Amino acid sequence: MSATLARHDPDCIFCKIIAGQIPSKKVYEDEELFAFHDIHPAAPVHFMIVPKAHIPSLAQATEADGALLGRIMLLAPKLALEQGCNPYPEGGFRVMVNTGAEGGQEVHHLHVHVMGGKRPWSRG
Ligand code: IU
Repeated sequence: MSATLARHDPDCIFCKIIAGQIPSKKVYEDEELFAFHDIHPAAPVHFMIVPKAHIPSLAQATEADGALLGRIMLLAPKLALEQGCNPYPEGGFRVMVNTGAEGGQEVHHLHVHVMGGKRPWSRG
């Protein structure tokens, strides 16, 4: 069994989305990563990049996940442009990783929100 499959939680909604058991608007997929549109977008462009491996949150990521996390960060700007975010510096996007209850995390499968598009769509 691959490391990715070994880290699958059959009760996790994002694991089910990745496996195609629950439909999603897919943005991107490769061996390690999956990206899909947020069902409740908080910005004109709002999608999430998730590792296929079930890592419950950023707080559980380890040194061994370093390259995976780096790949997510490098994928974000490429997908943001593809999904209609305007180029840096006039455009750009926001990445957000809610972690734990006090961090506003509702789904316990590590996910990186990517949000952009013409403002106003959020404070800050
Ligand atoms: P959070 O960072 O855990 O708070 O964000 C979870 C996000 O997952 C939230 O923005 C939901 O709208 C989104 N989401 C989704 O896109 N599809 C789903 O089936 C479920 C949640 I459940």
